[in-house]
Amino acid sequence: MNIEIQKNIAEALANKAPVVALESTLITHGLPYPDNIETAKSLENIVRTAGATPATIAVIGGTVKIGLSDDDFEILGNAKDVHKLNAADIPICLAKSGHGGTTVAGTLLCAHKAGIKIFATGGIGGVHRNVQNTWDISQDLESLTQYNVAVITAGAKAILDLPKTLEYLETKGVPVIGYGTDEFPAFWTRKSGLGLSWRIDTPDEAAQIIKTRDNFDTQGGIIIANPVAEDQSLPMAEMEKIIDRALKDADTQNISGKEITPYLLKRVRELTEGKSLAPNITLLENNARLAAKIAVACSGPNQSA
Ligand code: PSU
Ligand code: MN
Repeated sequence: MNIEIQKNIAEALANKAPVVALESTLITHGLPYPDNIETAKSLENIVRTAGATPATIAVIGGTVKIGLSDDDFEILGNAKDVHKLNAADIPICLAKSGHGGTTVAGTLLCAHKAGIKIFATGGIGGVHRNVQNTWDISQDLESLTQYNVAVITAGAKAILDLPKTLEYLETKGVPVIGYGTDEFPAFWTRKSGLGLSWRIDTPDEAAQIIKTRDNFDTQGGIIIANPVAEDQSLPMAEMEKIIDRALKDADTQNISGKEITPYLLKRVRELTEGKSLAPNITLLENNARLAAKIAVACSGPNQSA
């Protein structure tokens, strides 16, 4: 199979030591150069410092790489011909010997194949606003129903229709658990006004849930929603205006499909004059740290996850 697991990650997995998967679309399509590479490497360091092994996942030259070299990071951060890979795109990119950053959907597939059960990202994709006209629902949601991986995220990006995203997850049986919050976080802001049924406050509680689900043989993943830090949270009313404007601009320029999420993120960054970048990076770091703590708790005594 075209899947290559870095030696230290393979060893950690064989020893049931804590491993955290990290996605790579944030490098290829989410953040500007050179913040993208710096952030991806800082996420790996944060995971290591918290006692787990990081596993950034991408496709390089037609191989799924679980764990990247410095050269791989440069290819993803710089090359022009780098694809955005959902789960469905991965075998095609492999067949064509291409490079690509894996989205949450793509990373879930690869993490599952490698046997990694904890995954940190920034914000998952979801049901887009205006879905009744576009039918645009991120493959992230579908992959969450398929692979038993816990995803640590700062909620879904506020560019989406958050109530519909939560309804979709409920219908599909993907539990959403607030970490230190009773509300679904909205990426750049801590609050969305949308209540969650379940809340946890410690990594141990997360590990208990992951282990219990495993023993119960439940299908699909779970979402652990970790809000952006209080001092980084951007005001919701201000963000709403900016998102509205970005959506109008996307419409005027006829942007749709795979391009819409990267376009909106970039446009929001421009319209906030870069103010959205710092919270975006900090929330990624917080999610990586929490994911590592959960992975450590999962591999502790009596935790077979
Ligand atoms: N969050 C970010 N930056 C990103 C993404 C999320 O801060 O680039 C990416 C993730 O990889 C997510 C993808 O899986 O956007 C969703 O894209 P779409 O809406 O096209 O499914
Ligand atoms: Mn889409």
